[in-house]
Amino acid sequence: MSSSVRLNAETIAALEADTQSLLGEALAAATALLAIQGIDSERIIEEVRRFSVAAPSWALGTGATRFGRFPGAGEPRTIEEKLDDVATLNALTGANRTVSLHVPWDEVDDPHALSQYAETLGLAFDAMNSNTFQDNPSTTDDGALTYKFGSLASASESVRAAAVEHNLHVIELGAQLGSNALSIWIADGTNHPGQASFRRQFDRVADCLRQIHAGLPDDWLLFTEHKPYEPAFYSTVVSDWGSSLLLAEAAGPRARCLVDLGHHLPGTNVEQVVSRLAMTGRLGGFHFNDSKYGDDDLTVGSTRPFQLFLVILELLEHGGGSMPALAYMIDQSNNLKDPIEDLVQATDAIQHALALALIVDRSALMAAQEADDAALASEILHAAARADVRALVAEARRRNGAAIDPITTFRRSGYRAAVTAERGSGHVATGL
Ligand code: RM4
Ligand code: MN
Ligand code: MN
Repeated sequence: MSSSVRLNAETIAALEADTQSLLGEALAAATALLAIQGIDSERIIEEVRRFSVAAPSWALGTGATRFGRFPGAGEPRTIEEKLDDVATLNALTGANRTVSLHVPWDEVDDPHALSQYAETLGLAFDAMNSNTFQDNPSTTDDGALTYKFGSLASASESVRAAAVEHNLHVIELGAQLGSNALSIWIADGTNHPGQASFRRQFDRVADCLRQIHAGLPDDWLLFTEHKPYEPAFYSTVVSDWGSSLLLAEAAGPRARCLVDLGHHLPGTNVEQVVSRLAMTGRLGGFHFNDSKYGDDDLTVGSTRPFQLFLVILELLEHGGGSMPALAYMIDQSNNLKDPIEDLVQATDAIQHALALALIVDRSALMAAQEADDAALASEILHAAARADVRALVAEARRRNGAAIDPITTFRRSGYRAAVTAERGSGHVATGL
């Protein structure tokens, strides 16, 4: 790591010397209170310790809006510097042990050297993301090909071939990095009624996904991610979980559906979508963020924490009481906060919602459901959702060698100032 400020278990413990005893007291109080309700804090702490969610490489820089971009100081200039920032994030949370790359934003010259570098930072590579929503210099540079009218759904055979080729390239790169999944989100759709045939677009995507699936190494999964609109505003090909499921089934046995929390029309019952996909056995990936209107990519848990709690409860149901082994990733785009702080808050929000969901007495809930006792079922949910588990989450982080109070500790560490001195202020990291 190039920065002079290194965050690890030792430096964090030194920065938090005064916080340790405060945590001890808060934990004793929280544990005693939960014990009165028959809740075992240890089980919750250990389950939170186990959980990890991938950091997206493109969220280490400041995100843009359609109207402008205000880059922050010390944004990462290279993929190695992005990894340095993820290592710092992971040191603080203990729960971001993997990183997800987006290609070609993260085109890699020497995968072997990069995977060795990641290893020295204690990081591994999670699902790879392919980008065919922008023109991609390596495949469309000759000017004859463009993704302007779509990629896997394009009417042009050569455009589709280039998009398939790009996905195969991302798989090959990911295989060298030790990843084992490819996430595909395509922007394909239409902006005008009548512009293209729903049916032919769908069939072409299904056909391309079959070709990409055929290129998966044996231990890989392929994820298809739905989204109802943006940048296509009349229709998108993979618009909802039903389309995603049909495409996964068409693609092959190792295709799964990926749920991004912000990719639903307003009012959609997202926890029910999660339940349905889990039932089919095709739920494979998860993108965490929050939203008020659409794909807002706001900080996880910032506007709808109760929905997050209910979604995690469905995941626990699927995993028989613990988090099922899905590809979890944070998918946020933040244009105001320090990117590392935004990701810390997202991770903390997931850890917190997980701890609350673990409190739910699932067998009592089932009994209330079977007895048609709606009031009792609500009581059971609320008893959990209103508990105070902050000390348990902090303890889980401490036991993982991470920070009790990650934001305060990050600020005290001087990391951002140190990397700004090295990297400067004028750079815009690759990403959205
Ligand atoms: C999309 C979708 C994808 C992400 C891109 C950047 O809306 O959420 O998962 O890779 O944005
Ligand atoms: Mn996403
Ligand atoms: Mn999105």
